Amino acid sequence: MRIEQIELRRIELPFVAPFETSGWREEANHSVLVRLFAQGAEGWGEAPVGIGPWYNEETSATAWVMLREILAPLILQVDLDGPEGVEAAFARVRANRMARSGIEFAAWDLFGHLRGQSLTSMLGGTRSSVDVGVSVGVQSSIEALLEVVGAYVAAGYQRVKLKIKPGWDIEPTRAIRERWPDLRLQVDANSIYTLADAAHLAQLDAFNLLLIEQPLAHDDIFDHAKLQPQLRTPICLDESIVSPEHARWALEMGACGVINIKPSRVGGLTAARQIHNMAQAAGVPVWCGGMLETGIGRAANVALASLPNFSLPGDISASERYFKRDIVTNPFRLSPDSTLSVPTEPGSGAEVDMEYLEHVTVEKIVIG
Ligand code: OSB
Ligand code: MG
Repeated sequence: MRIEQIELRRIELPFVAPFETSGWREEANHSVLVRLFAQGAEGWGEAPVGIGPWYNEETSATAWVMLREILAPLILQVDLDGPEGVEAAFARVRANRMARSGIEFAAWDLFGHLRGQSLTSMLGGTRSSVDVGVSVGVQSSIEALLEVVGAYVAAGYQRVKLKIKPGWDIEPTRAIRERWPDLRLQVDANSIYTLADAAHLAQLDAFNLLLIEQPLAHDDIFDHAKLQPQLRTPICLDESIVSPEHARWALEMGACGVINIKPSRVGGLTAARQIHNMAQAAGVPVWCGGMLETGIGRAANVALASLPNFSLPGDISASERYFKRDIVTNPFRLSPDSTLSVPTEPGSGAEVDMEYLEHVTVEKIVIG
């Protein structure tokens, strides 16, 4: 089968509140959206890139150029028997995995529509709902933090992730733990520390955390393997696991006890499922991370999280935690047991709100 036409859009969809990490601050979702057309059906994908290269090397601008100049023309020339063929078609492309994932996600959605099959069933999902938590950005004070966390707990979230950085790590974590002794709690440093901070980070062992996410450099595995024996809290890798090979290296080196799988970070759902299977074989739990996606990218994450080894809650919060209005007509809502329901409609289940999408589209082109 050939893809007949590809529509690309850059969007700007404001967040309900700015999101701040150890290294950057984001005010809006700046994803590139991909829409594939074939045989009377369509499929949607989201490359959830940020405005600057602060999380990884990609940006809204680089993904736009990569998709327009390289990836879209390439995929138009390939015969596809299924979504797995996309990864093979992009095998020669170096890095730029979030840009690639936009087309890969759209291909899964497209084939789901053509086959009348849901994304969760195509992937081999085993759950009808997935456990989720909320990622809480750096706040201006401990008081502000406790208020923000309190509101999420009241909304039903049973797992909280706190963004940490030097000067905002031990004390805010202690404050949350003292206020909510039984809350499932974890922290994320987004690559801000070095091995020299090992003793400082070991203070976090006192707070019964599920994990500490990506304390060291974004492209490091080696030093994480040296840090892990110095901590009781399991290290979870995010940024540095960009492919199944990187996951294998981390597992063999003992660099982490948990892996955060973001399908966008690894080029799509095919690689994400492979990492899930490898971690399962190694007895290492995984969970689904997030990139503050719209309802389009969120649907791919929810379907992935329905696989059996996703045994920790994901950073897949309800739409209203991010946006006043989403670009889908069926935004994800939080159930009282801190879960989201896994869609069972054909494809990802995301129903795009074309009218509002037009409103938040910054640039659009059609190729093919
Ligand atoms: O490191 O997990 C991260 C958001 C943007 C970029 C990186 C990260 C995050 C989050 C938020 O922590 C996850 C979400 O709620 O989508
Ligand atoms: Mg992270």
